[in-house]
Amino acid sequence: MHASTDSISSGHGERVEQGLRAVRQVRIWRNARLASMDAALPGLGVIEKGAVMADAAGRIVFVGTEADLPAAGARAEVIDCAGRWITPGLIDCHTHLVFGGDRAHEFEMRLGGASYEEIARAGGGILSTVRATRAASADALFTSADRRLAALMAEGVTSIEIKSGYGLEIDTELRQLAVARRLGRERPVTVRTTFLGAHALPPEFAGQTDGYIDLVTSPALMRRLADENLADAVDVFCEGIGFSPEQSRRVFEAATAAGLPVKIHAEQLSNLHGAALAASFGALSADHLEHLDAAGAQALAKAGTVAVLLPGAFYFIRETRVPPVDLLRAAGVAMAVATDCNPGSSPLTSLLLALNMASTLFRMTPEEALLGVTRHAAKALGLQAEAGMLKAGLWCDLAIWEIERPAELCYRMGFNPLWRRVWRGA
Ligand code: DI6
Ligand code: FE
Repeated sequence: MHASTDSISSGHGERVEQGLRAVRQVRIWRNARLASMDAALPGLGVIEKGAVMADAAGRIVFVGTEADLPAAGARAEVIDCAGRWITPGLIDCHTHLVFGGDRAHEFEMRLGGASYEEIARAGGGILSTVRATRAASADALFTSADRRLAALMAEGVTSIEIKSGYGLEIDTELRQLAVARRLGRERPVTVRTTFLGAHALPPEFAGQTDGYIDLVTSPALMRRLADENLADAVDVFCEGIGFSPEQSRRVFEAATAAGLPVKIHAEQLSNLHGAALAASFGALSADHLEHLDAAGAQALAKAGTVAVLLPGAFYFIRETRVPPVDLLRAAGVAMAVATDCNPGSSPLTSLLLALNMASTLFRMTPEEALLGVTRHAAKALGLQAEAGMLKAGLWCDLAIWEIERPAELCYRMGFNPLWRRVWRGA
């Protein structure tokens, strides 16, 4: 499906949308084993000898055993899954998918002995991607992000979050968000956008961090992000090499005033108690969290804020401190897993590999990891009423797998057992 839309050039997103809509009809996937992820069922919500039915609008109208399948009329298309497993379409709830250039050179420097923080402080790191992103046209940004998106979709991803944060000036930040929106219009995938203006301090504002925060928290900008539907949420990198908790608070106040939900990059390299701050604003998620403490985990639990764990970044920058999965588990925090796809700390375009890393490096159980790319990832995007479970009323986004048991999705490395991917019923 992705390949068939490739030939359609920019500006024809609506035509593609109509094309997709035209092929939708009542469909039934039968003879399947379901890992429904339904919160009303234990564990993965497994249903043996199961079936899923979608209406012509691409919504699920039935999930259950085949024996209970309602009559669908003669016009339904029936797909025999031959005993394969169906999960909800996967959700990558934390990416920086849209950016210019790459950072392979820094990778070489790191292998020569430099640390991620040293490179960042020397003007490399995020700022080198900022230079490349500012210099890139919207079309160039679209083309490079589209290839990464295709890799994720090929593994069953049906929803993705995409952040700005490599412009650090209003025009380029908005260009990144517009490119992300265009991906969502032209490709069969749900895109949620996040404004991450407070990702790093741009060179023009050296020594004036508060002045930069004034810019990215301006009420006019926040209103525009909300009113023109440019961003679905607002994020901040709260860290020694990013922004302080007080500056992060200003970002949250401005976003909240404009009615935009918030997220945070927190406790990645040190513990500034950013997660608890975000929780106090009812954040959708707090992400990274390697240095989170027990009080932080409690704060997330109380607020219902999802902990998004990013093993690709942990692996790639060779962190040694793992996020406190035991504390999160004990506190009852919903945990999600995402790629953090970005050129600096996690050049990862495989959510399946992130699942493997979440289990191998962070010791998440396969059940936790799989809920982390479905139900809990949906919650991290505020999409829990639309995606992340096989349940009547939700979008019919499916990933159908050639596997014998769900744990295989976490167990393998570099193998893609996807059989079919379904987005909104088609
Ligand atoms: N934390 C990260 O791991 C990425 N951004 C962030 O806030 C790194 C982004 C980069 O190095 O380009
Ligand atoms: Fe990130």
